[in-house]
This record gives sequence, structure tokens and C-alpha cells, in this order.
Amino acid sequence: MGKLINGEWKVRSIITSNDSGAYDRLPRTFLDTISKKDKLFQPESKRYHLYVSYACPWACRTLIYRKLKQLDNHISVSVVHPDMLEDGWMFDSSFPGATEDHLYGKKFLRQIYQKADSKVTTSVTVPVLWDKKTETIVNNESSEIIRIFNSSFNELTNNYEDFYPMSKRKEIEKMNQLVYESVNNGVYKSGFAQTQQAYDSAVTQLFTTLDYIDEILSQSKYLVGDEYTEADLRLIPTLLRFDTVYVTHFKCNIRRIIDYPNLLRYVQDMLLIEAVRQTYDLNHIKRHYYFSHQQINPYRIIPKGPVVYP
Ligand SMILES: N[C@@H](CCC(=O)N[C@@H](CS)C(=O)NCC(=O)O)C(=O)O
Repeated sequence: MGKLINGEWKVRSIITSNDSGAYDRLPRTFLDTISKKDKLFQPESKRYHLYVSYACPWACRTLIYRKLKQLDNHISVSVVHPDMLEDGWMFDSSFPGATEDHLYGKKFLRQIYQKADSKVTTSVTVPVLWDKKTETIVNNESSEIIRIFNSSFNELTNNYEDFYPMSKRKEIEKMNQLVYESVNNGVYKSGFAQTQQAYDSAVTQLFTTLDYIDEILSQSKYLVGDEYTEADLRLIPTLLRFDTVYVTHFKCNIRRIIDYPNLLRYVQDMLLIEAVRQTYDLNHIKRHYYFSHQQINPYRIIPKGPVVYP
């Protein structure tokens, strides 16, 4: 694992922590948008490309939206190998489901970042939304890429389904903030904590929120009402990794999803959505976490189980 500093690859741990040993996520770098009003990035068919990992919960959000919004034929995809080692994400199609870099035949994802900006200082993360025309990264922040997919290509696809409807925006935002802090990022804060105190605090916050969500789901089908919205599509990739990875690998073991009646029902309902099911790959998920994070799993042994999960 590593980071680009002024365009040069420096090997370093993925576990970045602050003074109290709490995991600190680095901010993203490329934050442009695609819109008819944008001078540079216009919505066009076959102009954009996604670089993703099936293991990564953030990248899977963008894959889910690509399918839901019928963008499959308009936005192409390359999938990295699940192992993220000293060289960071790499392209190697020997693992089923992983692909070559379809655009440039590069070996490493960092070379795509370097192509966008030869002097960039950044983490090399997935997802990446790439513009084939100007040969640069439009955006590498999943929460923004899904908003772009939600609305910018509607005229092209004739799909006007809206997962961020005006009438529910306030509630969705509130839910997103809680879920991001304590669940999406909470599992990483638990797993990458370097002090007992940092772990205790993250894991407690995580399960307080899961208890609260289970309560909400006893009253309504989805997080914000009876139709699924962006809030659900941001949460589900984390829940789909919970019982197989986060419970053991990240020590999020106070309860499992299958112990929560409403959360279990909810995950099963979300799995009925084709776009969610088709982008869920347990082989990539298990291999990535258990094999890549050698600091917390030194012998890289991938557990066989569990037999039962949502
Ligand atoms: N905030 C980013 C987070 C993306 C992210 O952290 N992706 C992880 C994979 S799950 C990654 O690529 N990590 C590599 C690194 O941090 O060096 C997003 O939502 O797009």
C-alpha cells in the first residue's frame, strides 16, 4: 500500500491514525462533476469509464447506480484485482471477475492517477470516474459519483428514477451523515484503531447506530420511507460485508446482522434488487480484506465461514 506524493509512489501503511490512535481517513482529490451546464464534462455516451473493486463498499455504490440508472452501455468499467499490496490496486485478470485496464493496459491504478496529474499528492483509491476525452479523473468520491449518475445522464438513458428526491433530501442527508460516521466509516475505525480507547469508542458508536437503524426498520421498509433511496444504497454495501468480514476481521462482533430481525429482513429485501445482487461478489470481498491487511491479519488466512449470512 502507499500514496502518491508529488506524483511519486511512496509505500506506507493504509492505517493512518491521529494522536489518539483513531483511524483518520484522508480527503479525496478529484471533485469535478458531469453536467450539461459544465464547461468541461458534458454527459455523453461512452465518454466516461469507471475503475472499481468489487471488494470495496464505496466503489460498489457506483456499480449499483450504474445498473439502476441503465448506464451499463454508456459507462465502461475496469475491475482491479482484490489484493491491495505494496503497489496499491493493480490490474490482473487472473482472479475471476478482475479485468485488465481496458483503456491503457496499465499495471497499477496509481498510473491512472499519475496520468491525470503527474505531480499529484493523493491516496490511490477506488472508485475513479475517468474521462476518456480529456484523459483525466473527473471524480474519485463515491458519494459524488452516485449523485452524478442519479441525474446527469437522464436525457441519454431516458431513466428519470430519482434516488435523491427533493421531498426527502433533508431526511436522506441526516441519515447519510449518521451512517457515514458510525457505520460506513465506523467499521474501518473499529478495525484500524490502534488503541483500545479508539476501538471501544468506534465499536460502541457503530452498534448504537445499528440498534437505532433496526428500530427504524421495524416501522418502515427502508431507511427513509417505504421506497429505497440514496440512504439505503449508501448503507447496503457495508451491511453486505458485515457478517463475513467486519465481525471477525474488524472486531465488530457485538452482534451480527443475522442477529437483528429487522436489519436481516432489510438486507434480504435489498438483495432482491438486481443491481445490488449482481454487484455483490463475496470472493473479491473476502480475499481483499483478509489478504490485503497484513497488519491486522499477519498470516493472511481467509476464514472458510460463516455458513449463515444474509
Ligand atoms: N471516500 C472515498 C473512499 C474510497 C476508499 O477509501 N476506497 C478504498 C477501498 S475500500 C481504497 O481504495 N483504499 C486505498 C487507499 O486508501 O490507499 C469514496 O467514498 O469514494
